[in-house]
Amino acid sequence: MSTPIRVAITGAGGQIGYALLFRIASGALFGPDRPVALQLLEITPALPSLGGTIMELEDCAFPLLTEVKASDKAEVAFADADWVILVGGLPRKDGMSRADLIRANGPIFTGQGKAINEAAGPNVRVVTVANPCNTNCLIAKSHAPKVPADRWFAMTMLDQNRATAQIAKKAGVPVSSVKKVTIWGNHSDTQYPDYKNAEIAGVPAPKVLREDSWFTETFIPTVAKRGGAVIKARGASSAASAANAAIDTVANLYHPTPTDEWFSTAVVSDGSYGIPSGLIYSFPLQSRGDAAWSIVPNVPIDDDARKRLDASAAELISERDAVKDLLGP
Ligand code: NAX
Repeated sequence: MSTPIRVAITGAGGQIGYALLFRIASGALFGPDRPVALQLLEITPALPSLGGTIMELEDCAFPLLTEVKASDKAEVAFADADWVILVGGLPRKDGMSRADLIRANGPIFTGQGKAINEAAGPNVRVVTVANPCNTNCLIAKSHAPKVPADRWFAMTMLDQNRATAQIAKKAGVPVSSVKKVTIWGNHSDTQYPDYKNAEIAGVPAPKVLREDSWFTETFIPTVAKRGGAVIKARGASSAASAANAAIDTVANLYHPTPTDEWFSTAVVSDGSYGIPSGLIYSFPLQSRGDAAWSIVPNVPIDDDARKRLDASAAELISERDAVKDLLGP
């Protein structure tokens, strides 16, 4: 058997953690031949209940799971990690503003960024799920100068999956027929779920659905506000679908992307599509495998899309300004 991939997960005792750990341990992420070691971080009061989850992991007798350790110290949990998935934080509650969330969660990522810098493995990749995920990723990255810029990701895959599912439902086709859906920008209401470049069975989605008003009046708001709708209905934020999207994010980066497909993840902008360099912004990506990714070039952007891309960039700049005091040198 090859050496295990070390996956560190923060907030492992939370609801996303509960949906995530078992799938990673089962081999859903790195394939049936790659053993996995899980390194779990929680705050001290949550360690006893995380202990129960670890008992359940044992009780699954997963053949690929070589080791599970839990700690309340980031340096211990991140030691030699190949992947770090930052899930830990306070989820947004009904009625909580985005500004409240930013100030509540931002400080967690200064310490965790430093711990990644000190303790993680030489090829570590970091995926931020905890909200506001783009800005939390920016904070963590700013405290980890040893980790190159192309190793940082924030999750917009749940938005992409939501958008893909909505288009498939409207067109009455299987989800697998819908490709090239892009989420541009922030994981927030200002994101732009790009339907114009999406394809249904290889045909541009607007040519199949021919109802621009459905896209602008129903589709875009449904996707952007889906998280809030789930909170209202369930009384808790998305968990299984968020864990699934975290799996998709890492899998999309780890495995090569088929040439006629792409996927959305927020990465450090290199100025592509006129987005200011350094912002953590969601683009269409392709991977050559092992998280060697590039931004898909030349995706057509019309005037309406341009405005939406810029609005989301402006929001990210204002979020960056709101956490200036938390950013590293
Ligand atoms: P839970 O409250 O169920 O779990 C969060 C866990 O994080 C708790 O167990 C808590 O003890 C732990 N935690 C808090 N501070 C910590 C710290 N400093 N170090 C380590 N662990 C810490 O929330 P859950 O529903 O699992 O959501 C987790 C995060 O995902 C939230 O920030 C939430 O907003 C975010 N989400 C992001 C999504 C995305 O698409 N990017 C979608 C789903 C989700 O809302």
